[in-house]
Amino acid sequence: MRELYRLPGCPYCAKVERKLDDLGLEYETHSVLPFRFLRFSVKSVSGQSGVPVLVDLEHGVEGMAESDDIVAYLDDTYA
Ligand SMILES: N[C@@H](CCC(=O)N[C@@H](CS)C(=O)NCC(=O)O)C(=O)O
Repeated sequence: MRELYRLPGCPYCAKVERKLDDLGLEYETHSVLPFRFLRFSVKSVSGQSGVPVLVDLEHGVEGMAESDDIVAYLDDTYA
C-alpha cells in the first residue's frame, strides 16, 4: 500500500494528494506534526523532515520527498 506523510493545510501535500486522487490511487496518510524537529517518522523514511513524502514499496520507493518529484514519479509510474 502506498503511504503519504503530509501536513494538513500544506499546499505541496495537497498537490500530491490531488495527483493521487486524479490517478485513482489508494494510499494511507500519516499526518505529521507542524514542528519539523518532531517529525521522527518522516526523517526515518526519507532522511529529511519536509513533507510531502511518498512511500511506494511495491516500486522500491522507500521515502521520496519534493512534491514535484513525487508528482512526476506518479505520472511516470501510473498515468
Ligand atoms: N519544495 C518542497 C517544499 C515542501 C515544504 O516546504 N513543505 C513544508 C510544509 S508545507 C515543510 O514540511 N517544511 C519543513 C521542512 O521543509 O523541513 C516540495 O515541493 O515538496
